Amino acid sequence: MEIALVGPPLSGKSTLFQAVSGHAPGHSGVETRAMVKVPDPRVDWLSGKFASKKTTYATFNVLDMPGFSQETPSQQAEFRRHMGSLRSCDGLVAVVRAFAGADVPAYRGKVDPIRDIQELRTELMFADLEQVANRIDRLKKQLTKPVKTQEQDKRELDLQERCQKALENDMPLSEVLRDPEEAKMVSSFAFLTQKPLLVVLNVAETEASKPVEKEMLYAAATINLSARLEADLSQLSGDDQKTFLAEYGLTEPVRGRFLQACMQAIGLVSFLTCGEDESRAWPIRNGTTAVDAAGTIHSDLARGFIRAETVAYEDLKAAGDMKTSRANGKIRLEGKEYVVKDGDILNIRFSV
Ligand SMILES: Nc1nc2c(ncn2[C@@H]2O[C@H](COP(=O)(O)OP(=O)(O)O)[C@@H](O)[C@H]2O)c(=O)[nH]1
Ligand SMILES: [Mg+2]
Repeated sequence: MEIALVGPPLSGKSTLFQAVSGHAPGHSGVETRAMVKVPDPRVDWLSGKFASKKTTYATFNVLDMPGFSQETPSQQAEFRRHMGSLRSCDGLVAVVRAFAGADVPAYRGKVDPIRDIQELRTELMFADLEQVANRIDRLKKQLTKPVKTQEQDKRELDLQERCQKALENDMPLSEVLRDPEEAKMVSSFAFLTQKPLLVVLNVAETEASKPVEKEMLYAAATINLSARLEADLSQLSGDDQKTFLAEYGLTEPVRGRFLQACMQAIGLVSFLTCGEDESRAWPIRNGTTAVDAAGTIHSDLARGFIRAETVAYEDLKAAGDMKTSRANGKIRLEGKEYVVKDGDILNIRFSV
């Protein structure tokens, strides 16, 4: 799973990339990819409780994209050259600048996050619209001939025309393609406005603790953070970090909440495992069954699956330990088809 950081030049993408991955950003103009660990207080608690030798967090990839300036045709062409990488992502994060200050030149001469989000969205819509229009032309031509796929082509044409209409009305395709069967019909196009979009308002350090005033329309989530502050915080630990956080009215880095929101936006949840050897969060697609979740740990666990001994993290935490959870009737035995929920602690019983 992968999420891409997009936005105009100098909006703070690479700074945020560095803060979440610890990976140095690439040179301007290149795409840089890194794996990020998603901070998870649940795993920390379990690891402490079970005195685990190893603690493992959920991970996914983040892609730092070059800044997309739309000021000139050659810059727009540059944007198009990178479109393929965006298409293969599972979600997009629009990073826009909301901090003042003359030391960093403002995009188009003025700090205006709403304008920047709109410009980006418009660009994504244009890209999709072009694909949709081309496909409509082809389907119409094809429908004049007696080909075998006619029924299917007709249905797709109807859908593509609805997509076209939505885009022309400034509506992303995520709003149109809600029916899984319809979404499947056009999945090969990997439409950009079909992907979940998270908005990051890169605010001044002093504003980092302020809640978001207004959720952006069609955004999966809108988050205020200061990329520079997060980058600085990622270099500190323990008391130094606490002191620094307190100075800015924060109790923890915003990075964790941001990454959890990314996971949620791209449809990932975590199940947990715990024990002396390891406490761990396992990212799975929302809707995954117990047997498939077991398979992510090891194929033997899926093959020989008998039952998943399950307790919700919150229930275990409230009870204090497994024994009390069991006495409280909070430990369930679930079968293969059980749909695993975020925060489920699983112990797979299997025999091979
Ligand atoms: N004051 C301030 N400057 C920032 C912040 N985030 C990034 N910058 C600065 O803005 C400039 C561009 O940042 P960068 O992350 O390279 O932007 P990118 O072009 O979007 O990758 C750099 O000089 C950063 O130090 C922030 O939260 N506050
Ligand atoms: Mg950059």
